[in-house]
Parts: sequence; C-alpha cells; structure tokens
Amino acid sequence: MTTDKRSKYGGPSQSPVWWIGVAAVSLGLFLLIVIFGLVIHNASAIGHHTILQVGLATCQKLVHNLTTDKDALRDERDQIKINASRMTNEMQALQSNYITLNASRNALQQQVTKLNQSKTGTLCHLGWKMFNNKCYYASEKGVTKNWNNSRKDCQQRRADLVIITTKDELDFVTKIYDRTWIGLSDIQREGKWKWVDGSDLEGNGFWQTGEPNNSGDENCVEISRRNGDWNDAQCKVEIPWICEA
Ligand code: MMA
Ligand code: CA
Repeated sequence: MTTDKRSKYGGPSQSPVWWIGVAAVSLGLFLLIVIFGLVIHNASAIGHHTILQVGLATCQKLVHNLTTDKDALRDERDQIKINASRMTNEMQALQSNYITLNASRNALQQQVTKLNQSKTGTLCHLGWKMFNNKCYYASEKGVTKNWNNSRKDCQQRRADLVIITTKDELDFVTKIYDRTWIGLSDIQREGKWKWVDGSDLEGNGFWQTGEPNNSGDENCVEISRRNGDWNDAQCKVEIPWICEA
C-alpha cells in the first residue's frame, strides 16, 4: 500500500503543514521586525533621552548663571543706590559750605574796603599832611633846593613833586608855602608843559598874568610869592618844595 501525501492533503496548495510553516515564518519575520523596530525605537528614545538630559543640564547651568548674574546686578544696584544717597548728602554739605564761604568772603571783602578807606583816610607818614586822601610832604623850613634836587628828595621819599590838578589842591599847597617848586616843567621841549608823572598839563593851568614868559630860559614851575599862582622860573633857583605820594 502506497501513501500519497499529496492525495491525502489534496496537493501543495491545500497542505496545512506548509501553511503553518509559512505562518510561522511570517510570524517570525513579523516578530523580528517588531523587535528590530522596538530596538531602533528604544535606541532612538535613549538617544532622545540623552539629548534631553544634556539640554536640561545646559538649561540648569544657564538658569544658575542667570541667577548669579541677577544677584550680582541686584548687589550692584544696591551699591549704586547707597553711593547716590551718599553723594546727595555730600552735595548738600558742599552747597551749605559754599553759602557759608560766600558769606564770609563778602564779610572779608567789606572789611578790606573799610581798611583801605581808613588807610587812605588816616595813614600818611609821620610829618606828612593829608588832603583828599593823598599825602603831602613839605620841605623843612629854611631848607631850599633847585628843581632837580627837590625832585630827587621827593623820589627818595617814595614820592614826587606835587601835581596840582584843582584849585582846591593849589589852595592847600599855597597855605603850606607861598613859594615852592611844583612837579611841572618844559625841560624836555620848550613850551610843552609836562607833569613829573609824564602827563601833559591839561587846560590853562593856574599861571600868573604874563606867565609863562621863559624869561632867561625858565623851564621849571614855581608857585610864586606874588599871588600863589604859577610862574616859570630858572630850574637852578633854590627854594622850598612840596612832594606828593
Ligand atoms: C622875575 C622872574 C620871572 C618872572 C618875572 C615877572 C624878573 O624875573 O620871577 O620868572 O617871569 O619876574 O616879572
Ligand atoms: Ca617867568
């Protein structure tokens, strides 16, 4: 008796063993694919996890750094506030100092003005006379000098021969001496009357009638015995003199 598997199961297309084999292989393949997929998926998940961990660590570090920076900035801000308040106080103190100093400066300025006034008002050297805040020295009685030596004497006294600019001043001088040298001459140029400080004679002056006449080369000016007005006289004449400082 022969056994025909084909006939028993009705040929290859109808064999359950073959189908089971195919199914088993397919299942195996399917499982392989699934496992492979899971492995891949896991691997990529692990990869993602690592990236996320790194990212998290970076973020944590960033947060830490930012927190540190924020703290540092807060400290700096607090310090600036303290400084600003201290500077405001200092500025107020300086302003108040300035006001005080300004006041004392003004007070000192007033004192200086007063001292200057009292100096010109009272302080002429001993033996000198004061008139309108200026000091005058009259040569000793009985002593006479020519114009040049009179002037030298005045200069040694840190003064010069008197310059007369007003009738008041002329009257003051003539009350001291009715004859005296004054600081006017035309020594440099005939007819050009100059005061000892280099200034020109302004206006008409206080000449006696008929003077200046340059009678016999007269280049120096005296207050004359005649009427207290001016006369040009020879510079070599020796008479008293008056200095002005
Ligand atoms: C004097 C002398 C002159 C003056 C005349 C005026 C004689 O000379 O003082 O300077 O001009 O008198 O008469
Ligand atoms: Ca004269």
